[in-house]
Amino acid sequence: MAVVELTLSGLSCGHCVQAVTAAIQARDPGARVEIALPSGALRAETALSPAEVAEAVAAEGYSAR
Ligand SMILES: [Cu+2]
Repeated sequence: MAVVELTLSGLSCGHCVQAVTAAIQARDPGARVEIALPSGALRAETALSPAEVAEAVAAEGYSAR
């Protein structure tokens, strides 16, 4: 497990947070994900790489950097 930190944009509410969390956990069921609103700060403890987390975020229609 490593810590991945990204800044997300386009998230407006708890449903967005849930969608992104679910997308990451679909790729790594053991991932622990915290997303703060309105900043969009994401912190995940996961086996995924930052690029893989960003890809999961993008698949839900949000952007990460
Ligand atoms: Cu939302």
